[in-house]
Amino acid sequence: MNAPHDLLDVDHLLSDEERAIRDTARRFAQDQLAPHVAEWAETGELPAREIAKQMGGAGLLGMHLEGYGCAGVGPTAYGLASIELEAIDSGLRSLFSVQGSLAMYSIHAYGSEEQKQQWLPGMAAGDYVGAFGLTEPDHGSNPNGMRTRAKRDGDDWVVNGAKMWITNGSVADVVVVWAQTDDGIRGFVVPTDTPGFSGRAIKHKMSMRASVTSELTFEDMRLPGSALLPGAEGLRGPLGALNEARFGIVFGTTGAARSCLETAIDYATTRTQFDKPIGAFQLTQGKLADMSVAHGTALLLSVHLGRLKEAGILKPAQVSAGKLNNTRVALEIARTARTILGANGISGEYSVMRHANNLESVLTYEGTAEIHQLTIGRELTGLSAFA
Ligand code: TGC
Ligand code: FAD
Repeated sequence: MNAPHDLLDVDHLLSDEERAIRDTARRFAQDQLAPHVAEWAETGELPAREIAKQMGGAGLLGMHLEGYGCAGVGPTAYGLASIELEAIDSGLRSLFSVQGSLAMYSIHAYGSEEQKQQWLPGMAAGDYVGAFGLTEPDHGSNPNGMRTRAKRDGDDWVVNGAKMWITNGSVADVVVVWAQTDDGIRGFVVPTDTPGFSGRAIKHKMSMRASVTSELTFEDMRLPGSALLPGAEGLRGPLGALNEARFGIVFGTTGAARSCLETAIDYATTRTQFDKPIGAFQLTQGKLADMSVAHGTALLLSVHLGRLKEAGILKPAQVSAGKLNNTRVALEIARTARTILGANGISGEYSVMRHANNLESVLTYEGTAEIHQLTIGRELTGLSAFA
């Protein structure tokens, strides 16, 4: 099963095993998710826990982690699965990313053996849904300024504060919560039935409608000492996890782009105006050609970064370059596809407007486009322009 509309034959760069994993993920996404996504987006109601269970059954959750019920596939294979999910909807890829690369990765990389045993097998199976609470109402791009505070009380910790825009948050069983302590930022593994924890879904979103996004509050939330992630100190902890999730987005966004390109080609070859298919007009072909070249080069960049990650030499600034470029490219492709579909482009009968609206969130979350520009700028100049 070759990747559709793979002009540059990026498929050629993949191993047989990677293609097999990609094909399995594609079948899952097409069979289990595609038939329902328009309704989930229309109603803004996502059965996230059921979907997590299905993704777990398909071996997708935490698939790039080793042990604890996880498949341990390579970075490129993980990226290819992200593509197939995001080809359906960025919100579904979000569910998968937050579970596997933010919540599970944090526990896997920074957790105690007890924390790993307690949570990871159930999260890999999709029995437990995870979330990652870094952003706050007043601290998004600058998580260093977070106000959520964890204070020692004997062997326990008492946490007060709030997190905002947390994917999966109000349906989760467990949230990795980042909080300020006397020793700097630390992470905590918080079961959501802990007294003092509350979560509320954010409504009226015009983007990521097939995703649960939540506000969390912690009021005198008492946690045992064993809730602390022992291996994460300072911002390095959450940023390390973000590196993983951003890497998945580099690939994933090309899935949304591919879906828009496919829709646009189908439409252009079947819609007739002035007694010709609109795909026979040079202006339409120019758009399709540009979309296809942009999609192909974004995919090439993804696989290149995947190979660097496999070699253990991928730098955060390179992940920023991929996230910045591929999100922009996908958004541009979605908007151009929208023009090719004319008025139908705004209809929920087609996926392009949904993808375009989702990609507005993708441009902002996991580090805004501007934050990634500044990360690359710092790499180039050695000068930090963040503050
Ligand atoms: P800075 O001094 O640069 O770094 C602090 C410490 O972190 C280390 N570090 C990294 N480690 C691993 N991976 C990276 N990408 C890293 N970047 C930095 C760094 O070495 C340092 O370590 P140490 O030991 O020397 O202390 O930190 P800064 O205060 O200058 O801030 C940097 C900045 C602005 C880039 C950072 O704060 C940032 O990335 N802000 C954006 C916040 C963000 O991305 N939030 C995302 C929230 S989660 C989310 O959006 C999920 S969306 C749902 C979905 O994924 O689908
Ligand atoms: P701000 O930081 O207030 O930025 C506003 C604008 O100012 C942006 O354009 C930004 O680039 C610009 N800006 C800020 N600082 C600078 C600077 N130094 N130089 C130049 N420009 C600057 N967070 C989580 O922790 N967990 C999640 O699961 C999660 N899921 C999300 C899901 C969705 C659908 C969305 C939309 C967001 C989610 N987020 C999550 C939050 C996301 O990470 C933040 O929205 C993002 O980091 C930006 O923060 P902010 O919205 O507060 O914007």
